[in-house]
Amino acid sequence: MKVEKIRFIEPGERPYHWTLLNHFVYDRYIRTPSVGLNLLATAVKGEFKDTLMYSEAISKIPWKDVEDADVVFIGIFTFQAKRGYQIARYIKAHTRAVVVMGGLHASMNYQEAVNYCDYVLLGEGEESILELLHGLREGLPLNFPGLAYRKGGKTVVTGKRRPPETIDIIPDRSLVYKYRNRVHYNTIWPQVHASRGCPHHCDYCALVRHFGREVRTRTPENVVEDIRRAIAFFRFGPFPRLLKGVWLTDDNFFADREWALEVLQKIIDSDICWPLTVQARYEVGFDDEMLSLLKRAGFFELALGIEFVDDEDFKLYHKKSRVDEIKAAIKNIQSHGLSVRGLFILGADNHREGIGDKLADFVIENHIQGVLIQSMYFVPGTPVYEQNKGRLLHRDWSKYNGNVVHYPKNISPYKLQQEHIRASKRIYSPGRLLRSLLTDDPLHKMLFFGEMLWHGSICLDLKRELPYLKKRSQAADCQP
Ligand code: B12
Ligand code: SF4
Repeated sequence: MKVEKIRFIEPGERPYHWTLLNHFVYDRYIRTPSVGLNLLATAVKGEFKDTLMYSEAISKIPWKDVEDADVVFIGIFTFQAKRGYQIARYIKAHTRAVVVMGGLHASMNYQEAVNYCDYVLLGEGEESILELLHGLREGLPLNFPGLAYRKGGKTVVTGKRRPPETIDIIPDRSLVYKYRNRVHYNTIWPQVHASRGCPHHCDYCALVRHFGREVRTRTPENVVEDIRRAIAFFRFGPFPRLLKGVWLTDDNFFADREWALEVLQKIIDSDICWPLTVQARYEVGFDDEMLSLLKRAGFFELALGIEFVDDEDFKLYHKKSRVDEIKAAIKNIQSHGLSVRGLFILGADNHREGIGDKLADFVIENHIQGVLIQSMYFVPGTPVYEQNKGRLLHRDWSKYNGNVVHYPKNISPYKLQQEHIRASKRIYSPGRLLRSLLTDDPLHKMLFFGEMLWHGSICLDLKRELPYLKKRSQAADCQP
């Protein structure tokens, strides 16, 4: 078949919608376009010149242009799956394009995703995507590993695929339609993903099932060049940008210590001088050499996947963490002049009424400067899913964005959602804003203010869901 015009689509959690608020607030409608899909578009562009990516995070999809595409790739995380399936159905109904889905949700839920498209590509797509395009163009049998499709009323899976040989690709950000026009929005951050895989295996983590336990890294030179290009892309937008910062989005950047030291040293030796932030496990807080290098390299923050504030919760989900160690690590990180952001989960089997206050106390007492709170959910392919799938409230994936989506063991879904709102309100209270405005440096002042508005918008969404959760909580089968 003719394979010339290739389009990549990143669905929103809902369709793109412009609001003035989005210039300042990290709102539900706008966010950084997917780096993963951008990488794939870059790999494809090398061979197929008519390649472009649309992201509903930053623009509407110009449907006229998609109508005569030969192949359309759609990437989905769970919170985008519902919209992704809608888009896939629309394209299948209105065009002759081959529709291919991929990404974490489609890979872990291929039995579901395969019903909406021609093919699902499982796992990381850098190599398989080209194999598929060559196969389609040359009319070859598509039987390479990592493919799922429907045939004769059954789902065919061609087997597990090895991760790509190299992940040294720098995304060409100009392939994302209208991206450059949006780079002055403080709600969109330059992102760089430098390594994949994590040696741990926490029960609820879908990532370690998707990317594996072997840590794979990009060369330090490649990472530094990506950071440099990301900054250049963001620096030259139509308007100046207030908030500067690059976000290294690795799940466990310090898992390969020697590599991490080398990357930091290369950043120090380079001309990069933008503030940086990175995700990490708390153990890095005991590594003074690493913390000093982080500071020298321009990092202002570490975003720690703390998840819980009770040792019992860690044991329940086989997460190797201890609360006293986390607190000590936070102190040491802060003593090196770096701030700490906390990523938390509410809705563990041990959580009861009062968990919102407990979380807020932990954040406030430990001077954690920003938070992301996620409600527990179970993704197919994870141990928690197998044990708990009967406890999911629904499969409306668009609500898997922070809302309570399961029956917790010791608190009702309704009350848990209220605990989330309470924690958020206490952490982003007017009093704490005032404290931030009086005592923080300009970057953290701006961050706190922006995040307060962002959490306000999240709480509005969480509140909208309360009547539904109340109804479900009143059902006899879920009383704690
Ligand atoms: C950066 C990031 C964000 C950014 C930007 C998201 C984006 N547009 O990518 C922001 C801050 C906006 C964000 C927000 C949220 N996020 Co987030 N985020 C991430 C993070 C840390 C990195 C993403 C990334 O760049 N990955 C690296 C690239 C290389 O991987 P990839 O995108 O998966 O792509 C590869 C493969 O999957 C595959 N692939 C991907 N797409 C496709 C498509 C095709 C056709 C093919 C063949 C292959 C393919 O090939 C790619 C290259 O190998 C991930 C964690 C992670 N490690 O992925 C969480 C993650 C995606 N986030 C998550 C969540 C839950 C959220 C929030 C709901 C949190 C919240 N409560 O608010 C919100 C939702 C936002 C919204 N409302 O829309 C979860 C999603 C879980 C799930 N089951 O889907 C993750 C996985 C974190 C986690 N610990 O579980 N997030
Ligand atoms: S440490 Fe983080 S990335 Fe690693 S398995 Fe646990 S939750 Fe997943």
